[in-house]
Amino acid sequence: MKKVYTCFTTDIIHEGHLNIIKEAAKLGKVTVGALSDKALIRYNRFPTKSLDERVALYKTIDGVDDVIVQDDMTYDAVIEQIKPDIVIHGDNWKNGPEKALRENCLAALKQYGGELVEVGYTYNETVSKADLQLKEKLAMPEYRRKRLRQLIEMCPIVKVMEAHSGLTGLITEKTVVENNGRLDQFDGMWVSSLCDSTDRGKPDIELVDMTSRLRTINDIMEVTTKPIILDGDTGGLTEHFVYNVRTLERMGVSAVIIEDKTGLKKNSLFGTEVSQTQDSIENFSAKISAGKKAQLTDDFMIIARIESLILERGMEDALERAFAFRDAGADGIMIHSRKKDPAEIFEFCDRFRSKDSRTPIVVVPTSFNEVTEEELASHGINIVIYANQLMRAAFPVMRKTAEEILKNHRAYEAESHLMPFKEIITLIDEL
Ligand code: SPV
Ligand code: MG
Repeated sequence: MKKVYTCFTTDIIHEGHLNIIKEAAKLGKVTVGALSDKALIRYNRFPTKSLDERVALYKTIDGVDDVIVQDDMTYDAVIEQIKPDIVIHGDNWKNGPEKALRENCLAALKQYGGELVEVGYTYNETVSKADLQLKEKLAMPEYRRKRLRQLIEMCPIVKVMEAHSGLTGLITEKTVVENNGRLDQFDGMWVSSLCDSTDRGKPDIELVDMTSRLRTINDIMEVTTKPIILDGDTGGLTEHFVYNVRTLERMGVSAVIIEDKTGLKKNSLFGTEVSQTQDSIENFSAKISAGKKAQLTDDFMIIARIESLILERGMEDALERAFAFRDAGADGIMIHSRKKDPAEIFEFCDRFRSKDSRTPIVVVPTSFNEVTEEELASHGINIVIYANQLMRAAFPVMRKTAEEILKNHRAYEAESHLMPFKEIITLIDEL
């Protein structure tokens, strides 16, 4: 009997999967690979079932003889390990980023004369409904909220992109690229005070109130499933912060990052060019403790952002604050810098990690943007936030388009750098 292999990445079994197994069983003895969590979150979407539950689920399907774990999303290792005569897959991977996985699979099979069989992908209402239901489950507050903590455990580094609207949320949610033969995507979203303010044409000075910030978050949540980190500025008055913690937690936000400044906050990228006041260790620690006391789940995270390097108060001050804020209950530390070189960030992280191997560290490499995710991870950094790039990307093209239309008294000349709306709306889900 021939050995047939297929890999599943799903949390629910629908007609499409049953069809693949039915076709596979006609060809021989069927082994299903359950893709590991770490591969699944890059390839497809976050799991709502554990790996053990997925394995158990796949075992219940009629026609499945064995279920194994496929650790990597590429097929070469698993094919080398079990040497199937046939790999069977839906034909939907012939185009788009998944094409690279198909090529990898074909090359591995070619080594010994294995065969790839592709079956027509099942597109129907039940299948798309099942898919939508999974997405809706992931968007529920209880699933979304805890996902950041889960990702920190699962990934070498959690990759977070700025979102300031439903549309930028959708771009962060849905952009998948092929990179060195593997698929990649962002893990979560940063609701930046700078971008949220700028999108409203307002300065980043805590002028946009929490009610408006919550509306932005809600717009993003309506159309996405990935976890959200809110830039909470200074957190405001402690007496207000505790209420906001409750609200954010109830909505399903995963974390709020508050910075140790007080009075009129200005954006950190101005550094010492503007006058800014750093909060005392005592006051800021009390704010963190009060926030931690207010929260009701173990999922929500309050992350303390240290501005000592931005305000040129020195490394010792930054480290002293990091340990104090952690001891006050902070679930993570964000260290910020506006140097082009990441040296001071690395020094901070190495020294912090020499005494604390667990507390998550967050960085925002806007100015030290040559640094790679791998380098950041090697210094013990857990979360990287790309804090403003989507807004900065859109702005120049919007301005250029406005200028071109004014100059030419028509829109024709601008058309070459505009995306047809038909293409934009492919991002938008229909119920
Ligand atoms: C933001 O995105 O609003 C931030 C990060 O706070 S920074 O602009 O670098 O201060
Ligand atoms: Mg900010």
